[in-house]
Amino acid sequence: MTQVDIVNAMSDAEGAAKVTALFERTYGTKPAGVWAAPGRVNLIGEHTDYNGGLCLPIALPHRTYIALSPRTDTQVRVVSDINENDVQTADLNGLEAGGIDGWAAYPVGVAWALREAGHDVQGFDAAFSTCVPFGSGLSSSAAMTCSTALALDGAYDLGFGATDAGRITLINAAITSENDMAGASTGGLDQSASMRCTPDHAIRLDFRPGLTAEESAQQEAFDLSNHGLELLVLDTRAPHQLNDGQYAQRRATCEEAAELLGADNLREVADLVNAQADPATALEGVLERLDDDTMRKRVRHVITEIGRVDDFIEAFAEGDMQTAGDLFNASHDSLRDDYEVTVPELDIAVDVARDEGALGARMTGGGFGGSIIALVNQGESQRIAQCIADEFERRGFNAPRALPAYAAQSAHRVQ
Ligand code: GAF
Repeated sequence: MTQVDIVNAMSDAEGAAKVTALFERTYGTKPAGVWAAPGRVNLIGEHTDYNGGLCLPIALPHRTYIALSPRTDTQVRVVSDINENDVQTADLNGLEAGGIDGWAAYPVGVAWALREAGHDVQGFDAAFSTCVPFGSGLSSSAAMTCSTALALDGAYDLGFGATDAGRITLINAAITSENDMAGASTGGLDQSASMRCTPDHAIRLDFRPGLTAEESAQQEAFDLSNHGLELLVLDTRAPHQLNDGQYAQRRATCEEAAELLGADNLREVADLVNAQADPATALEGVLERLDDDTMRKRVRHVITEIGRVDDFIEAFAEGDMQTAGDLFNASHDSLRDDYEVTVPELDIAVDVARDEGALGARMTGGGFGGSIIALVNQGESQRIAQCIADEFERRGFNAPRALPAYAAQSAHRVQ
C-alpha cells in the first residue's frame, strides 16, 4: 500500500522567503511587506453561519503568504507560485461585481470591496504562496482574501487590522470579494476564523444578526495535548460535485423554512427549541409545521447542530472527551443523513477513523468533498490516516493526505 502524504505547514520564515523571492523575480523590486492568513478547520457548527447560528473553528498552522506593495495608480498585478509566468492584471477603476475571472477575482475583489465601502485603497502588486490545499474544505479562499485584506490594511494604513473589532471591516471585504467578485457563496465562518482565532483556542462564533464584535466571538481553550489527544485532519481529495449550486440550494431552503416558521432565521427557532425542557419534542413540534420532507430534514440538521456547539464546548471544558467525540459523530451523521452534503469518501474516511479508535470523527467545512477531522489519541494520527489511505486505495478513490494540525494564530504581518 502507498504511504499516505503529509502536508506540513510552512514556517513564517519559509513563507516570507518564498513570496519575497517570487515578488522580486516578478516585479524587480522589494515588497513593502509580507503578511499571512491561515486556513481553518471548523470543529463543530456546520452550515449554521448563514442561519445566524454558532460555529467553533480553529485556525490551522497552514497559511497563505502574500508579499505586497501599494501603487499610486489603480492597476493591480498578482502572481502565485502555482504558475509564476502567469501574472494577472486588473484595473480597479470602473470595476464592477463579477468583473474579474479566475483566481485573481479573490485578491482584486478585496481591494474593490474596500473601495466600495469607502476606504482609501489604490492598486497594488502582490505575490502569493500557500500550503493550504485547494478545494479541500480548509478555506484556501479565505486564506487568500484575508491575507490580501490585512496586507492592504497595512500597506494603506487603514488601521483596522490592529484590533479584533477593527478586523470585522476586513472580514466583510473578504466576504464581499468572495460572494460578489468571485461568485462563491460563503456565510462568514471561514473569514472570521482566519482573522479572529488565537493560538491554543477555538473561537465560538455567534452569527446572530446585530451583535457587537465582542458579543459575536468568545475564545475557548483548545489544547488537546492536555487530554492525551490530537486532531487528525485528512483531506479526502474527493472531486467536488456541483458544490456551488448545492450550497446555494441549502441556503435557500433554510431561508424559506425560517419564513414559513415566522422567524427571521433558523437561529431564532433553534433558541426557542433549545430553551425547552425537552428540546427533542419541541423540535418535532416545529417540524410538524413544515410540509416538505426535505425541508424538515434540513431544518432538523441546523437546529440540532446549533445545539451541539455549546454542548461540545461544555463537554470539552469539563474534560468529557467521550461526549465531545460523540458530538463529532452526531454532527457528521446529521450532515450525511439530514443535510445530505457528504460524499462516499467523507463517509468512508469517518467510518475508518471511528473503527480505528477515534473518539469521534466528522466532515468539516461545506462538504461535497473536502476534509474530515477526528479526535484521536496522541501519536495515532498517522496510523489512522494510513488506514484511511489503504481503504481508499482498495476502493479506487484518490489518495488522501493528512495535515498535522493544532489551534494556531490568525492573520498577521510577518515582515
Ligand atoms: C463553507 C462556507 F464558506 C462557510 O461560510 C460555511 O457555511 C461552511 O461552508 C459550512 O459550515 O465553508
